[in-house]
Amino acid sequence: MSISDCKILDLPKITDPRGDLTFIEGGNHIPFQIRRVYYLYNVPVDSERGGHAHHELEQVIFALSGSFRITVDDGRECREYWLRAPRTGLYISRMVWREMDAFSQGAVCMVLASQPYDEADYIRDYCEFQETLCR
Ligand code: T46
Repeated sequence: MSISDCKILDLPKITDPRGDLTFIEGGNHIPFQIRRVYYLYNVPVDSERGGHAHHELEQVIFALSGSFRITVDDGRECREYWLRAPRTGLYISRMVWREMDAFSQGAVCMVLASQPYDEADYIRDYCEFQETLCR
């Protein structure tokens, strides 16, 4: 896995005078079966989240409101993404380290995940992440 597997996904948007509507169909817009949804809110603007990789989990991350930065790192190179549109998500593959910061006031981050929560799937130590990549 590498950061080139991470990609921006643009969801459909239907606009009319009442506003915009975006939808997500499992098996269509997301490259895995969605098994969990969680969201981050009331995030202090100076908060730093993430700081881990996952052995198996795949995710798509959206800024439903406001904006924030995600830095992805595959142990060889890093890439920065700014999420700021509710219809634009970032797909993050397994074995990619991610860090999130620069949250705007009132930002809401929604995450679609390929598996239920499992702490054993996390790698929260960067040295361990590098060692795991070398195995
Ligand atoms: C990720 C980024 C984008 C649960 O009990 N269930 C859950 O589904 C989740 C996501 C977390 N938790 C517990 C585990 C910790 O005790 O909530 C606490 C905070 O989780 P964490 O420190 O991992 O939060 P973030 O924002 O740093 O990371 C989360 C996801 O955990 C992670 O997979 O990629 O959002």
